[in-house]
Amino acid sequence: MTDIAISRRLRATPYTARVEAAGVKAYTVYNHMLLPAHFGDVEAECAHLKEHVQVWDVSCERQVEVVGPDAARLVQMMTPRDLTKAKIDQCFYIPLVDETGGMLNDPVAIKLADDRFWISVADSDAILFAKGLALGLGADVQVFEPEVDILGVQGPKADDLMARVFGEEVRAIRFFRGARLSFEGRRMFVARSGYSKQGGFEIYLNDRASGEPLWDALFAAGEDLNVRAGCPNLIERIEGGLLSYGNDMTHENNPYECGLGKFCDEGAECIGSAALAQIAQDGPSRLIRGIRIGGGKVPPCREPWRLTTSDGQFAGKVTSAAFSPAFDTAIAIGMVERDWWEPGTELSVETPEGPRPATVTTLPFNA
Ligand code: THG
Repeated sequence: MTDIAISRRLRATPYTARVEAAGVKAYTVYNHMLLPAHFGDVEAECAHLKEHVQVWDVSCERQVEVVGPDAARLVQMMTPRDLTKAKIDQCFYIPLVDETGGMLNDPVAIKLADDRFWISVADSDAILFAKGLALGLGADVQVFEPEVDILGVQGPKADDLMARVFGEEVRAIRFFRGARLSFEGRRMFVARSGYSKQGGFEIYLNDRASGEPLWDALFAAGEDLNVRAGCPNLIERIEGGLLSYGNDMTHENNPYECGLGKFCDEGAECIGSAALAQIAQDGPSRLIRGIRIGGGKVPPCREPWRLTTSDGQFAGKVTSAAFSPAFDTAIAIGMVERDWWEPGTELSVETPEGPRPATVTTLPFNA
C-alpha cells in the first residue's frame, strides 16, 4: 500500500521509534494518533498475550483533563454513571452521552483529586464536548489535553515485569485502581487496567523524553519473561467482548443497546438523563451481541456486514470479526435487532466472500 504521511495532525508517539524497531506491520489512526494494529501475525500475538507479557503503545488513549472547582460537576454532566462515590486514584469505565442518550465516547475516567479528573478517551473528539459543556454551563474548570502517553503492560506476567521496574507495590494495586509510582525519579500514575482481559497495567507517562527509557527498561527487565511489543489484539478483544467505539457503536447507539445499561445510574443527573430514562422504560430496540460465524476464516470487517433471517429480513449487523483459534471458529461482535437477539438464534451474515451461517450468543465469549 501507499505510505501515509505523519504530521502534526497525524501524530507519532514517544514510543513510535521503538514500535517501528519492533517490526510493526500495520497502524490504525485513533484520536489523530498512530495506534499499532498488528506486528504481522494476529493469531500468534493473541496466543503470546495470553501466556506472557506485552508492552503496548496506547498513547492514543488521550487524556481530557478537567480541573477546577466544578470539575466533578462537569464530568458528571457527561455521563449517566454515578461518580459521587468515586475515590481518589479510582478508575471508572463510563459511557459519555449527548442529549438524546447517544454514545459520544466510552472512556475510562480517573479521579486524581476532588477537583481534578482525567477522561481517557476512545476515538472521538470528546474534548470538544467537554469544552462546550463547560462554557454552556458556566463551569469553573479548565479543560485541556495534557502531555500523557500511556504505555500498556498486558498479559499474565505483567505483575512480575512491572514489579521489576516500578517496585513490589504494583502487586497491591486492585483492578481499576491506581497509584503514583516512580520511574527514574519521576512520579506517574499507574493503574491496573487495559484493553485486554489478560490482566495488566497502564502507565500514564507524563514526560515524552522518558518514553524510550521506559520502553527500554521494560524490555531489559522482561527478557526472561518473553516480553514482546504488542497492541490491542482484535481476536482477544472480541473473545473478551471489549467494545470499540466507532466500530461496534457510534453516536446512533445508546448505552442500553451497547450492554452498558449497568453504567446508567438513575440518581446521576447528566445531559442525557431524560432521554435515557425514556429508553430504559421502552427497552432498547437492538443489542450488542456475540456472533459465531461458520465456515472458517473471515476477511477483515471493513464496513458493517448485514445479518439477515432465512427469508431475507434485516436482523442486524456485524461490526468486528476475526477467526479465533481458541474457539476454533470465526467470532464477531454485532448489533442485533430485538426480534432476533435471543442467544441461539440462527441467522445469515453477508460477508464480502458471500453469506455464512451466524449464531447469536452472549458476550463475552470467554465468560
Ligand atoms: N484504557 C484507557 N483508556 C482507554 C481504553 C483503555 N480509552 C479508550 C478505550 N480503551 C475505551 N474503551 C474501553 C473499553 C473497555 C474497558 C476499558 C476501556 C474495560 N472494560 C472492562 C471490561 O469490560 O471487562 C471493565 C469494565 C468495568 O467493569 O468497569 O476495561 O483500555 N486508559
